[in-house]
Amino acid sequence: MILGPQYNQWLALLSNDQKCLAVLIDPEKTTVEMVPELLRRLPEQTTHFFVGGSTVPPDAAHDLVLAIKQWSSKPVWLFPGKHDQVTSAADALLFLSLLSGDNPEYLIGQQTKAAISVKACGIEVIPTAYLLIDGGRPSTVARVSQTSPLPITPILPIVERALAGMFMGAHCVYLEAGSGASSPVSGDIIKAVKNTLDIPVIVGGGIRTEQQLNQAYAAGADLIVMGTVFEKTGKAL
Ligand code: 1GP
Repeated sequence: MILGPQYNQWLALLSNDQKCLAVLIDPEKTTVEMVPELLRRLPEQTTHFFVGGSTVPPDAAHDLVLAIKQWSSKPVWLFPGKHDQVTSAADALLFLSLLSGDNPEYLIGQQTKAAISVKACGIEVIPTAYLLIDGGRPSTVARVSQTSPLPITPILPIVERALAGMFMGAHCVYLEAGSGASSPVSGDIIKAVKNTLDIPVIVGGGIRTEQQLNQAYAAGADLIVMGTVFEKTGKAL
């Protein structure tokens, strides 16, 4: 199913001026046993869980989604790094195309490999334009996808790619600085994309503090993704 209740509920939250916060849980770094304690430490404003990673073993995403669902009723969306991370246990799937790069495997190859199993499991699909932007240090996404991030300046090429993604059917754009980035996506980039596109803007990578979170929201981020800070330091906000 392309789009459905999960996407519509998200739009409803946004239309009520509610900013969303997704906590990214990577099955490679978080075991099923760690879930209850991790969930206890998360900020109250968490609205979503994202599950995925660049190098996740088969079945690990499925088991982790089930564990999260045992302890929380918040929506769990898949944020897969690879085609074999699809599971019907989740509420929705960000169907990503890495538009910042020029590697066909991550533009359409992985998507093709996933297509039949996505259809078969009936999960809600949210077509997503995924843009990797230079976050100041080499990222796992760049290494695994063998693509380069878009430079932070000039901003116009970033906006052009995002807009092209929207015209190709994306229903949200994900501006990604890379997990553990030293510099999150700047407010100027978020603002430029937000002011040009008519779809929600997800921002992630390197956001560690409440100040960075609020800056990204103020610039126009509709949903912010935080992962590393909760893995390393517990409750951060
Ligand atoms: C990575 O955007 C996410 O895909 C989250 O990044 O781990 O740096 O919070 P962090």
